[in-house]
Amino acid sequence: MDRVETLEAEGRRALGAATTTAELRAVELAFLGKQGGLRALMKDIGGLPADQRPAFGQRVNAACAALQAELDAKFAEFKAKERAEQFERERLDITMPGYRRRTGNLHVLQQTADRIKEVFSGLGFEYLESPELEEFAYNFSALNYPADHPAMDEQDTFYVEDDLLLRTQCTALQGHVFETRKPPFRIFTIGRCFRNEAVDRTHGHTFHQVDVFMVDEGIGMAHLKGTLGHFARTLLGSDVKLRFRPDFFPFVEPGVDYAVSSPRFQNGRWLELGGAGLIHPNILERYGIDTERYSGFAFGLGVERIPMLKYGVDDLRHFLDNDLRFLEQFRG
Ligand code: FA5
Repeated sequence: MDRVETLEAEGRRALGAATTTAELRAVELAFLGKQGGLRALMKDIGGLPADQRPAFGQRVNAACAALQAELDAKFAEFKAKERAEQFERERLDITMPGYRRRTGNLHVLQQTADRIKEVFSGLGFEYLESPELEEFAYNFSALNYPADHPAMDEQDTFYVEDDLLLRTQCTALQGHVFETRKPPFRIFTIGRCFRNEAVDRTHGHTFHQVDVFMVDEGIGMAHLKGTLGHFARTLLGSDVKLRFRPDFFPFVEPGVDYAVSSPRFQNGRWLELGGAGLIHPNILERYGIDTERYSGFAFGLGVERIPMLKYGVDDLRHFLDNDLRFLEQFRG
């Protein structure tokens, strides 16, 4: 009976000293577990005289129950305190502003190219790609440039070999198509072009062009004007006016340059977009196309011109400088 009392008192002291639920569990194990001090006393019961056994058993059970009750009460108290501390530590202020996730956006030239694709696809034109590293033959000879013609000087470029150059114009696609297809066809391409230029606000050594052409029966300047007009108004606004003036390109006859104007752009000044014309009969005949039956138009323009007009960008070099402060303005 003395052992019971001593152990019970020790248990109480240990309980009193515990400050966490983990320490309480340790006390529980030491005094009330199966191998624990108090409860293990029950094993001694067999060594007692039979008449003392009930009293001893009751005493041990009472001590265990009392200690367990005290422990449970403390446990509940500590647990609540620890929970409260944990919640405090992990508190989330859901009213705090969140972190803004940085999202990318398509480059403004890509956005423009996508829009151009929509417009010409909508008119039944097929999109084709054409090589940036091009043969002299496709960039010039196939387009009716006579050998050593001065028109080639305007389009000096970077030569990789004598006959291999970085294309100066997307019109180089024409020869590839004429070789492999029979009219009627409506084709367009968009891509990078290169020229050995004195670089300034409106001229880069690297820039982009759209080139569009169609061959069918009875195609004339009216089709060219209608197509270009629709394109310009869709991309730049319905108030845009178009002006055509005679110009020379070896691969068209007649040839024109064209400009757009709107009170919204530079006080209504005429701003040149590109060149156009009816495909030169020499070219069609070279590829065995019957010019009595078929004719075609072609036009090309600089992709950069579109966002320059639309957003008032004053220097085309911004497009390829990759300055995010510039590019992030065009979120599309
Ligand atoms: C051509 O390149 C002809 N291939 C266009 C054409 C196609 C005419 C079909 C007739 C039929 P040009 O050299 O003018 O033409 O260039 C056309 C447009 O490309 C220019 O109006 C301009 O918008 C753009 N461009 C030309 N050179 C540069 C450059 N260095 N930097 C930026 N844009 C340029």
